[in-house]
Amino acid sequence: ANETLGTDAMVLRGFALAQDAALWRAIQAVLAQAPLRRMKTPGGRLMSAEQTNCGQWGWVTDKAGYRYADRDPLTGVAWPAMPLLFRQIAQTAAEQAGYARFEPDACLINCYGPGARMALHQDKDEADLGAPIVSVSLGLTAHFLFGGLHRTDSVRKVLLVHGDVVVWGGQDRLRFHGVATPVKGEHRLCGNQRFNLTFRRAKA
Ligand code: MD3
Ligand code: FE
Repeated sequence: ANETLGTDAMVLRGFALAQDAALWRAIQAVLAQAPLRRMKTPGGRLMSAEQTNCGQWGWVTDKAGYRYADRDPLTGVAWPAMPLLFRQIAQTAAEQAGYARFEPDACLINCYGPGARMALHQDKDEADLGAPIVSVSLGLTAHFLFGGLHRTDSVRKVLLVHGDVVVWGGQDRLRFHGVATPVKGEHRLCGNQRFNLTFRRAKA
């Protein structure tokens, strides 16, 4: 069953489950061209999750700041194309949550190994904050932290499991959010890791 998180945020439980093996193969193909790496925050700290991108634009961070780049800074070449399956899942999930015509031009791949997490933050590097964000969870389970519009607002914890898809937009688009370290375990596809595909419209 689907769950409403906020007025404009919805968890589609198991939405990606039937395509998990195909998604996993597509992820491996992207990683072969644009390897996972730990990026540096503008403050000089290493992110604990490993990341890479596919699609026209990739989210990057280094000492110059957060931004979207059309080339992988590691290789100097364009990010791998977004696999058709990725686009299809992102679009159908957005549609099911009430967002017609979502055209993602960026897919950030986050990989959380044991102990990796993502601190509370807002996603505000995108040009069109009217477009939703779609997130696909694969592998180990993790608690997702769902806050308010101010950093100090209380957070709700939502368990995200393999195959869950979340769609965020509208009123909930600028909420603070974060991810706790994955629950220890061994997943049949992803081993001791949690993968998250985050689909965004980076540029208007
Ligand atoms: C809630 N990644 O990469 S996106 C990120 O599980 C990030 O790796 C999460 O947050 C992860 O920036 C999943 C979930 C998400 C994205 C945008 C939001 C949640 C949001 C905007 C508003 C509220
Ligand atoms: Fe985020």
